[in-house]
Amino acid sequence: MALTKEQFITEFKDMALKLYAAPIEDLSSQQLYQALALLTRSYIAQPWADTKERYDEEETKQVFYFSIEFLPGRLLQSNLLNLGILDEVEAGLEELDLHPQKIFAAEADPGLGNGGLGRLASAFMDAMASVGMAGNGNGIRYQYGLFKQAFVNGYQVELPDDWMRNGFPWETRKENRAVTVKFGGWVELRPSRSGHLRVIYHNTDDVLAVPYDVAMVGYHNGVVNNLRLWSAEAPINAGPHFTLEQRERINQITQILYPDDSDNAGKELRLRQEYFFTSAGIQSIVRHYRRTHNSMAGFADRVAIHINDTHPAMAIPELMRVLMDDEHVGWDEAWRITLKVMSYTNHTLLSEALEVWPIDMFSGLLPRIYQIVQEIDRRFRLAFVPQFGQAMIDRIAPLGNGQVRMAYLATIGSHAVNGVAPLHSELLKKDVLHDLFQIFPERFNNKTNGITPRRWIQIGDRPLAHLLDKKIGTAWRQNPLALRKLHDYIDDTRFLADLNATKAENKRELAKYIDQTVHVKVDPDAIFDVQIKRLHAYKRQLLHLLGILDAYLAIKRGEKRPKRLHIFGAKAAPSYVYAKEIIKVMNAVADMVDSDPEVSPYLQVVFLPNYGVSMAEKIIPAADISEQISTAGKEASGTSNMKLMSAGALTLATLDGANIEIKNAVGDDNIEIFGLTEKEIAGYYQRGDYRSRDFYEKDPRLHAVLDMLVNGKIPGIETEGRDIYNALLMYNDEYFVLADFESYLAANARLDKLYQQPELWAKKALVNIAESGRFSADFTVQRYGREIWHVIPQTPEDDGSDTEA
Ligand code: GL7
Repeated sequence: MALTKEQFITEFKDMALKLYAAPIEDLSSQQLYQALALLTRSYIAQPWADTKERYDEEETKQVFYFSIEFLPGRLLQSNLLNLGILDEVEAGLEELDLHPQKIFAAEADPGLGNGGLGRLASAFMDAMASVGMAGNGNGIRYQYGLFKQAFVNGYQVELPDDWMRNGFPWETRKENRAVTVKFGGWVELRPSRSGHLRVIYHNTDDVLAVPYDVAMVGYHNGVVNNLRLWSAEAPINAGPHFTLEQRERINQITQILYPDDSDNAGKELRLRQEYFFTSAGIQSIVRHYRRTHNSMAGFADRVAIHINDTHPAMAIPELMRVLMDDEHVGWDEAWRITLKVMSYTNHTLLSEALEVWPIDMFSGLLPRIYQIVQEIDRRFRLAFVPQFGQAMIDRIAPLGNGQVRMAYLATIGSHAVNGVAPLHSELLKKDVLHDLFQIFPERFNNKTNGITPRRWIQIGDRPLAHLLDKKIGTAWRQNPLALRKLHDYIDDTRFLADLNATKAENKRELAKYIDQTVHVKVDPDAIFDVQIKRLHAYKRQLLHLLGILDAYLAIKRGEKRPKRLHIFGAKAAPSYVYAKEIIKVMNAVADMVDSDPEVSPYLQVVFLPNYGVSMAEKIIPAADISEQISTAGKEASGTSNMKLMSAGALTLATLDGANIEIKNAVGDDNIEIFGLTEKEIAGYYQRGDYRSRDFYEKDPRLHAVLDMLVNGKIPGIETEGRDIYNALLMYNDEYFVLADFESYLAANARLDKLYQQPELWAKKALVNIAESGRFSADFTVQRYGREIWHVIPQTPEDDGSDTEA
C-alpha cells in the first residue's frame, strides 16, 4: 500500500488522540503501541475484506490449516513490513521524536504455542498469504500462554503468561459466526420418515465456540488471509439452572495452553480442547460452503483441511459426522469426500509423543464421534485383514489396546501423510507408520519444514539485510533464492570483512540486551555459541554442557583457547523433572565459570530466561555457532537450524532432521558434522550392546567431566548432578550423549581453530546465508499446495529443489 510519512504522522496523531484523548507526548510505549496497532489494522481492513470477497467470488479452493498451536511472534512490525509501509512509519515516528523499536517492544508475544510445531504453523500462515495462496488457520485462542520462565537460585520457576493483559489489538471477535460444540451425554439414532438417520443428542454439555479472527498479511501483494482462533463460552440461552461451576468448566477449555512439547498430554481437558477447536472449525467451514452451494458434492474441490500433528485428527470423524448427520450424505460418499479433503503431517518420532486416548474417556466425552471412529475401525479391518492379516491390522487399526490411536486414525483418514525432513519421512515409513505404509504407500511423502526470512532477516537482522541490499540488490526480499548471488563475492575480501563487521555489530547489540535483561556483562569479541530450543533430553543440551565442563577443565590446566560465550535459551515442561535438573546444573556451571578469574577470560555461559520468538530475533543475528546436536533419528526436522544458518552461523550438527539437508545445501566444508548416524544408533538398539560406562572408562576427559557432576566442584547441584550422572551411567544414557562426546569435542576444536582465520570463517558464513533461501517457508507451502492441497501456487517461483523421501 502507499502511505507517505506526512500522511502517517497525521493519521497516527489522530488515532492516538481518539483513543486516549491525549497528545502523543503523554503516552506510554504501551499506549503508543496500541494506537499504532489500531491504525495498522485500519490499513489492513480493506484488503482483508477484498481478499475474502475475491476468494468467494472466484470460488478459490481454500486451505484450512488446523493446529492446536500457532506461534506468530509480535505482529506489528511484520504487518508493517508486509504492507510495505515499515520505512515510512519508522521515519514518521522518528520525526515525532519517538523510538520505533521501543514501541514495537511493547507488544507481548502471543502465547499461543510451545515451540517448533507452533512456530511452523505461523510461518506457514505468513508464507501462504505471501505467495497468494488462500490459506487460513484454525486454532485456539488461549487466554494464558505457555508459562513465563524465571530462574530463582538457578531453578526454573513458572509464572503465568498473561499475554492478553493489555488486550490483543489484532483480533476481531466474530460473535455472529459462533457455533455450538457438544460434549458428553448420549446419542440416539432414529430413522426419520425421509429415510435419513436422525441423530438425537441427550444430556449434552453445550459449549459456544466464538471465533476471533486475526489478519494474516501477505508480503507486498495485497493478500490478507485469516487465522481463526476459537474461544469457549457459555451458551447464550444457558438458562437459570446453569451453574457458575458449569460456566467455569467451559471457560477452562480455552484458558491455558498445555505446556508440553513433543509429549502426549493424556488429560481430559486436552481432549476437550482438541475436539473443541476441531469441531468448531469443521462446522464453520461447512456452514460457509453451504451458504453458496446446495449440496456437499463439490466440497472437496473447494476445501483442503490440513491436520498439523494429531491434535486435530478428530477433524476426520467430525467431518464424517457433519456430512452424514447434518448433510445426509451416505457413508461411502462422505468417506470419499473426507479422504480427499484431509491431509496430515507427523512432527515427531518420539514414541511417547504419539497421541492415544483411553476409549472410556474418549467415548464418554464424544459419544457420536466414537461411534464414527468405531465404524472407521470396522471398515478398515474388513477391507484389509484379508490381504494383510489379523495381526498386522490389529497393530494399526484406529482402535486397539483399549485406546483410540490418533496417528493411525489420521493416516487412515487422509489422502496424504508427510514427515518434515527426508530422514524423518523415511523413518516414518520404516518404523513409526511402517505397517500403514505397506497398505497406503502412495500417501507418504516428505515436505521439509521452512522458515520466513521476512521475520528472521528483514526484521530481525537489519544490519545484514542492508548489507545484502547494497551488495546483491533487494531481489532476495521477494525471492530468497536470490541470496545465491552472494556466491559471486566469495573472494571479495572487502565484502567478507563487511560480513564480519555486521556480525560484530549484532553481537554488540546482543551483549547490550543481555546486560539489560539479566545484568550480565559479556564480551562481544567472544565466539557466540548458541543453542536455543525447548529443553529436552533428546536435544542434548547436556552434551553441550559436558563440552563446557571439558573446556573449563582444560582452561584450568592452563590451555588457552579463543573465548567462547555459550548462550542457551530453553523452557522445560513444568512436569519434566530431568529437563529442569539440567537447567539447574547449567545455571550452576554458568556461575562457577563466571566467578573463576582463571577461567572467565576464556569461557562464559549465559542462560537467558523465558526464551521465545522475540528473544530469538535478538539472539539469532548474533550467533557464530548454531548447536544442532540431537541424537540422530530423534529430531524430526528442527527449524532453528535453518534460522541460524540464514544469519551466517556455522552449524555444529549431528546428521539428524533438516541438518542433513543443510549439509547438502552448503557442502561438507561449510558445516561441522559429528556423532553417530541414525543407522549406527539403530545398530546399537538392534544388538542391544550400547554400554555408556565403556565410554566413561575409556576416555579420561569424559571421566573427569562426569565426575564433576558428583564431586562437589560445582556448588549447589548435589541432587541434580547425581541424577544426571546416574542417568548417564547407571541407566545407560538413553540418548547416546557419552558415545558422541569425543567427536563433539573434536568438532568444537576444529571450530576454535577456524575462528582464528576470520576471512575463511566469513566465507563459510557467506555460503550458509547464500544457500538458506531454499528453506523459505514460501517454497514449502508451495510444495504442499501443488502436491497435497491441489491449490495453485503463485509467486515467487520455487526451484523445486526439495528432496522427496
Ligand atoms: C516438532 C519437532 O520436534 C521439530 O523437530 C520440528 O521442527 C517441528 C516442526 O515440524 O515439530 N514436533 C513436535 O511435536 N514439536 C516440534 O517442535 C513440538
